[in-house]
Amino acid sequence: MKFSATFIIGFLLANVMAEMTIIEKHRCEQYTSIFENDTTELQYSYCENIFDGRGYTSGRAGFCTGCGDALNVIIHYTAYKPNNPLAKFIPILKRLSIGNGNINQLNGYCEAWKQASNDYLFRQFQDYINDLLYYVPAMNGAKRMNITTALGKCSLYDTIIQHGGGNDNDSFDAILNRTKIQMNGPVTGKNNEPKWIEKFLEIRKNVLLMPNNNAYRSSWSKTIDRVNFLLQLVRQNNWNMDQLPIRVKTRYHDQTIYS
Ligand SMILES: *[C@@H]1O[C@H](CO)[C@@H](O)[C@H](O)[C@H]1NC(C)=O
Ligand SMILES: *[C@@H]1O[C@H](CO)[C@@H](O)[C@H](O)[C@H]1NC(C)=O
Ligand SMILES: *[C@@H]1O[C@H](CO)[C@@H](O)[C@H](O)[C@H]1NC(C)=O
Ligand SMILES: CC(=O)N[C@H]1CO[C@H](CO)[C@@H](O)[C@@H]1O
Repeated sequence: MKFSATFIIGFLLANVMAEMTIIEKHRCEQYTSIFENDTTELQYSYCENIFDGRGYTSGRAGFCTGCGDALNVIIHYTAYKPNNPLAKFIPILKRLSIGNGNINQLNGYCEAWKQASNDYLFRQFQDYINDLLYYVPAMNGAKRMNITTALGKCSLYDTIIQHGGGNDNDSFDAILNRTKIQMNGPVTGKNNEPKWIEKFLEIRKNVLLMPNNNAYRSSWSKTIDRVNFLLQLVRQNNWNMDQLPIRVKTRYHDQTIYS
């Protein structure tokens, strides 16, 4: 028996107490999409080599060929639909796995990704893997750290999308751990959460400016606006992310979250 991706996600989320409401999650995803792709619309068909040492970056969450997450999406999709344009890349992607940004053997990958993105099922698997790898761990982190506000949770979600969910010194987990140490533990209450989130974002900004992994340095140092705007929402006390519209300036354009 096959379970739909939506069913599995529903099951996973039932075990997460700190999840955002659907509206909050939608706003947060728009925020992240602005900085990932310069638009509030999730970019399922996006694919590009952005020369960040992670190979091709593709899809709604910047899944990459050198990180293992693109492979994850393709494997799940192929299990449901064996005959698809990306299936042939599975053996090569398996050999590349984590940390290998080599694209020499990936001719036609981006074209295949774009073609597959016309399929609703493929887009659903992008959602599924995004939630599995990023949304659920971010919300679990929020729960562990006693974070209750939409802006606090969104700060964690946006961080795991950019920094990844691994165990390295530049990862979401590392930033969360460092914040916990510097704040002497998780959030202790309503008055403490703003200070905690501010510290978390400052630590993240330092990682973007001086990542442990040199390969990220030049691309990450250009992205601190992404953190500065979250800090601006903190200063505006927009904790529920419901003071709309939220106007965001990227290094490309001005973008607005309307709803
Ligand atoms: C992480 O940082 C610590 C302390 O800054 C350092 O000792 C360790 O070698 C780093 N680990 C990696 C994998 O770079
Ligand atoms: C963060 O802390 C947890 C729990 O103490 C630990 O298991 C994990 O390895 C740490 N991760 C990093 C990246 O420091
Ligand atoms: C978690 O935060 C709530 C308020 O947001 C507070 O009442 C509670 O004491 C905190 N829990 C811990 C363990 O600090
Ligand atoms: C800034 C950025 O990453 N823009 C990309 C967003 O996605 C479109 C297509 O999906 C690309 O053409 C842009 O380069």
